[in-house]
Amino acid sequence: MVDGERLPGAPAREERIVLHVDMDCFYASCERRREPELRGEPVVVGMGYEPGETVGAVATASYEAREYGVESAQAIGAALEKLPRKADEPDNPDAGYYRPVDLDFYQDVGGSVKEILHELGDTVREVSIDEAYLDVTDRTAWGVAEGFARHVKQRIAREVGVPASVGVAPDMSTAKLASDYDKPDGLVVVEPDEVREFLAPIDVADVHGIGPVRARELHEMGIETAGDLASADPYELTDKFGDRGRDLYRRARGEDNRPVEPRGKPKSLSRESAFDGATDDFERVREQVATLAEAVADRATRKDAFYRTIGVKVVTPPYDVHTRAESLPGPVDDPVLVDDVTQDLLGEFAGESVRKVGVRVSNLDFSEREQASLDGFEADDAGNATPSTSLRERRRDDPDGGRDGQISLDEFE
Ligand code: TTP
Ligand code: MG
Repeated sequence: MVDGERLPGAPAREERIVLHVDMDCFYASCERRREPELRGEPVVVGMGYEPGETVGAVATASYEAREYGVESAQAIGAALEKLPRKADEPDNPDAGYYRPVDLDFYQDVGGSVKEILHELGDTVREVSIDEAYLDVTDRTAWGVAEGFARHVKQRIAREVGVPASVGVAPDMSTAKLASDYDKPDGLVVVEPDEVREFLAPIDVADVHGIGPVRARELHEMGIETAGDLASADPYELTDKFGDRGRDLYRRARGEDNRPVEPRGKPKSLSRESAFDGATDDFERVREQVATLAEAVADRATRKDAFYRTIGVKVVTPPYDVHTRAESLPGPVDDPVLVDDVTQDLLGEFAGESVRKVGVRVSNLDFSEREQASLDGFEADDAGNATPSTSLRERRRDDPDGGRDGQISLDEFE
């Protein structure tokens, strides 16, 4: 609504601007990033397609592979029937490329996307490995939101090399439907006065929060589209579905008031940075890790987080993700220790070519500072708790104690 349309004296409507990002055929796009020959080809990412294997499912399929009827969660045998492997039938123009799931790699790519999103949104709610909501009310305005959304897509494409679809709307539910509306490489902006019209023809089964069972029940009530739902009797919906019914009714009317809230306490804090290409200069790698260690320790201090595990991530060409971590005997807030441990862990990679490094602290503890310092830590002469010193000593006694070795990457986001 433009200012001129406002009634004299009426307060400005506080319309939020919510942006939803969902990466296109995400795992397949990640595979294309490290194997550019796969661009434009049918690509299936999944398990169980090698000879001799029988069980497995499709995680995702590129849009070219979807044309053959291959889709997420399909049994791998069914996918192979629709789209044989290029490896088996090199001359068949209707064959596709199958690749195994490499979650560490996808998580790494997803983490880089999320870093950009955190720079671009006032608040960000991460939903999954490839999906997030951003509140961008203070970053853009209706009328220029399309340019802003294009900028988001371009930054992801340029800096991470994977395609995203973006939807913009005044609420989360409509923004999600908008990002899905024109996939892949979609960009759909639904302005406040267009919401009802945009939602009207959408199948209720596509509305967030309506699963197949509830969709069937709604169909039985004669409610097929979001438009039908928006003009249904809200009391009947509440009778049938309880509070949920009212929420869905509101969503169908574009009245989803949920704020874009970040998820609760993080499980870990991390920072990472890529070198331009790969570097053989290990001194540079060490310095970069020292900088990241300081930044992560600083972030933990500001968030009042103690950590029990300190880790590094090292990505070597072509795209091998290595993680190493060390667990401490107790939670600490100790920048010097973060520096010590990360440099120590990094030593293993001396002499290797490195594309990217990351530092993470995890096993976070947000209990009161005071309490944590009384928790078995010694006090110095002045009566201050000195957890770091005592832990550093204990660590020196048993340098390998608590080493995790290879750890899961799922917290490295
Ligand atoms: P989605 O965003 O649902 O799918 P997608 O990104 O592959 O495709 P779209 O363009 O339609 O968004 O899921 C993200 C990733 O999660 C997907 O690339 C693979 C993984 N996944 C599975 O492993 N199994 C599944 O059943 C689904 C739906 C997704
Ligand atoms: Mg996706």
